[in-house]
Amino acid sequence: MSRITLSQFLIQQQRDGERISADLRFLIEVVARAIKAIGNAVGKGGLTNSLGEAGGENVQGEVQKKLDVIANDILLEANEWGGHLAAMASEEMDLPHQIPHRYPKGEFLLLFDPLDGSSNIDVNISVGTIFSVLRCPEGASSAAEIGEQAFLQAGSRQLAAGYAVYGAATQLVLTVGHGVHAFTLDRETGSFVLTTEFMRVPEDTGEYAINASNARWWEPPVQRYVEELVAGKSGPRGRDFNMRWVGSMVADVHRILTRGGIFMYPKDTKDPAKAGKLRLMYEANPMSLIIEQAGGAASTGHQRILDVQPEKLHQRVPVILGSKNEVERVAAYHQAG
Ligand code: AHM
Ligand code: MG
Repeated sequence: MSRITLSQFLIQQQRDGERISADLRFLIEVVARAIKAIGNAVGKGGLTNSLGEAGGENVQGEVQKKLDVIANDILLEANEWGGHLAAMASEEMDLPHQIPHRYPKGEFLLLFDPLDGSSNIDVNISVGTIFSVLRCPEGASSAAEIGEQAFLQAGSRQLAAGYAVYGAATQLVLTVGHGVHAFTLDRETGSFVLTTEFMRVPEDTGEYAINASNARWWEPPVQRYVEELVAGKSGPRGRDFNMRWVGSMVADVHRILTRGGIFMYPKDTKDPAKAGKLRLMYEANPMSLIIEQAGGAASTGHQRILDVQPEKLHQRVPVILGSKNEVERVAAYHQAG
């Protein structure tokens, strides 16, 4: 069977469907190149002294791992010079990253979580990279400095979103608003090869993912929902459910895209100042677009994640996503109070 590469796929999207411009195609190619470099760094494990902590904290007070910093630098360097971006924003940087004056600027904004699942880096469990592409608002793009405000657009305005999972194989999963497609890195040729077209999340599922150690802090609708799943056959659902929690959102979402499931990192009362753990702009939004494009649903419990109007670059949001019928059930439990 002859398979096409990511480059061929993107050219098709540009030519046939006019779904992406040449500049957006270039942007995705550059991100994919950075992902290969990050995958290489992750794949070297302890061979290069790149495991462990970097010795600093990010804007959110989280300890940065060396590979968090390495992955962030790779994405910045790869994307700075090409002329396709107005600015970048990252989980690992307090403020937007400006394009150096020596390079031309472009029309897009790129947001990323350079290495998601940091707690799994040192233990050789899958981690990933998540990215989101927005258009820079017209007024903002002519400013000398692109501020946080330019990025504060609802997830429904994303032009493209994707993630890479550095697992047994390195895979890149992408949407440009016309379905979700998975590419697997052929390590011999160095190319991403299209391996699954139009991924679909089944509407029903018997599998759920949540960090149950937080159960005592969950709000009543989530407690009710998970209690019913745990009760299995003898409970109101009348069937048994299975649970999986990798602790890397990319890996958990990838499983859900592959065989269905529901993923939850809900709001809890552990730290009332936080609306959830996951960040809206570069974790929840890109994953929600991907899940919706694959026929699933993504909700905060009270509204569609893609409709949330962001107020801050690093804001957190409750995340409930995956198989549609289960996500709708959790949302209904929230409505019921
Ligand atoms: P990170 O971006 O600092 O790695 O945090 C996000 C990760 C997600 O990948 C994962 O779903 C979640 O945090 C796991 O959290 P917990 O350790 O509470 O189970
Ligand atoms: Mg993350």
